[in-house]
Amino acid sequence: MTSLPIPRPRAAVIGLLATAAALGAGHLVAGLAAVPSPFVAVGGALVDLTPEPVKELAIALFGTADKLALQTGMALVIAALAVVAGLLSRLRWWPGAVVIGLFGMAGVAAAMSRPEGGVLASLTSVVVGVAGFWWLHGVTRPGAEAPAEVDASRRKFLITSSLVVLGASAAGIVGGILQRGAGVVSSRLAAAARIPKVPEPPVPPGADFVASGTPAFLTPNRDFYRIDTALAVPQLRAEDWRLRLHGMVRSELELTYDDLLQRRVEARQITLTCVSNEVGGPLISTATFVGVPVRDLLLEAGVRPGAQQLFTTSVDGYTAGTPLDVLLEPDRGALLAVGMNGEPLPTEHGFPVRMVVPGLYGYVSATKWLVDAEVTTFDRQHYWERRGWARQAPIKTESRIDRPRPGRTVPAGPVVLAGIAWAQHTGIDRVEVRADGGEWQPAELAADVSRDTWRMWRATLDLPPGDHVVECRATDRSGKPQTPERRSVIPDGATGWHAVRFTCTA
Ligand SMILES: Nc1nc2c(c(=O)[nH]1)N[C@H]1C(S)=C(S)[C@@H](COP(=O)(O)O)O[C@H]1N2
Ligand SMILES: [Mo]
Repeated sequence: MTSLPIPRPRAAVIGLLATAAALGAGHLVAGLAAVPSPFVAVGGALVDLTPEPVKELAIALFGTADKLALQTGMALVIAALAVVAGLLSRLRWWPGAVVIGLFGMAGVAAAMSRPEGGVLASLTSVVVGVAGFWWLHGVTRPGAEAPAEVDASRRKFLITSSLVVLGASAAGIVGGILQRGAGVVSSRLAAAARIPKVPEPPVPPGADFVASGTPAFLTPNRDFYRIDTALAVPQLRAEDWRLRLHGMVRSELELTYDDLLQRRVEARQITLTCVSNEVGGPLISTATFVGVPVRDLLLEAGVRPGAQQLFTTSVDGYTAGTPLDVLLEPDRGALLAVGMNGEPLPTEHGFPVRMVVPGLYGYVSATKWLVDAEVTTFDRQHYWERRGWARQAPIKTESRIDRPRPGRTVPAGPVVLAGIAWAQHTGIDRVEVRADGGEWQPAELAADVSRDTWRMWRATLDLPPGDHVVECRATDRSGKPQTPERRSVIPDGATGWHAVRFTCTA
């Protein structure tokens, strides 16, 4: 029996099927072992390896959908490689198997570089991918068939492929369920009852101008911006959580969730801001956080002389470094937070425990899924510092116009402008607006809540028909005006006046 080359479409499908089986099996093993699936491990490694300018570009292009974009890109690359593997093996099984094997080993290497593990799951993927490819190749390969046998061979191929697709999907789905059901949902429910009820500072009426177009003063958890390097949200149960506070301290602390909650718990409104927020950008939100003052824990452990930063590490290996002089200020209000807007932290926002520090950008202070805190010197570089961002990053005084939206058309005459201003831990003293480079006019400020939160503003300008550009600028309570100098986000936050262009009709 002489062998014919496998028809191209069928060869491509064999590559895709073997790859699907590999990913499904990897996902199943990952679910059983409660580690990230190979796909997520590769994505995580890519995120960490991506050069800074490319990451910037991705955030600029896709915003908070950057993870979805990366995953789609990865899926396309994997599919393309699978097709190539299939096409290389129209005569012999091994060239395609080698491609799949090599690519799989890259996945194993990625998993080895991840703090959450997942090596066994990706090895499973490699074995299933290569063996599956070899098997599919043998089963579906046509011989020198008589015309009557061609139909039978096609039928056999269809049945085999459907079975593989079903099996791979089932494995993937079961793996996904196992991973989600790792008990975090019930752990969060139980945590709700364990978090002490403490009085929340009231939000006075008139703290926002929602009717004029500002966001609500408190951001609902589902709308709170989310920025992190985690492709799959880390799943950590409160029952399994431990925090080690160690390094340059007199007595090391090791705390369970209940140990933490036995300390003094307080509630504070804090506006979090991302250093990657461009002028006018959306990466800012406010919540009521409930947690234990970081200062209390530092005093309990006893910071030794010469220490400079608290170096915090998340369960997925992310790190941040926060200056100790800030954390030890008596009225800074930094928290190890467990609650957010009346519920336990959502998993996306760091359940069971994260840090929040009023006045500092998130990347140097707001470690989510926090598991380790080391008192140390500035010699140790944190995640983003190693990638070219500033070691220290106080939030810059800024303001944003939320209404009118850019490019809109509104009737000429009195036009309502509304927006937000922020200068966390200093507070906002004044906001001014102007149209078309004219005189600055004072805006009306919403009720003051605290110096750690944003301040809403609104103003009415009388505008004739035509195109207009409006700008806003804030002044903080130390009397420092927001700088007009236009700077982008790297290395320590964007500056400049937000300008919005729109049209008035007669
Ligand atoms: N574990 C972990 N924590 C993290 C990050 C991260 O990538 N991983 N990103 C930080 C950054 S850059 C910001 S701006 C805030 C965002 O917090 P949020 O997603 O709850 O808004 O989390 C910080 N904490
Ligand atoms: Mo950030």
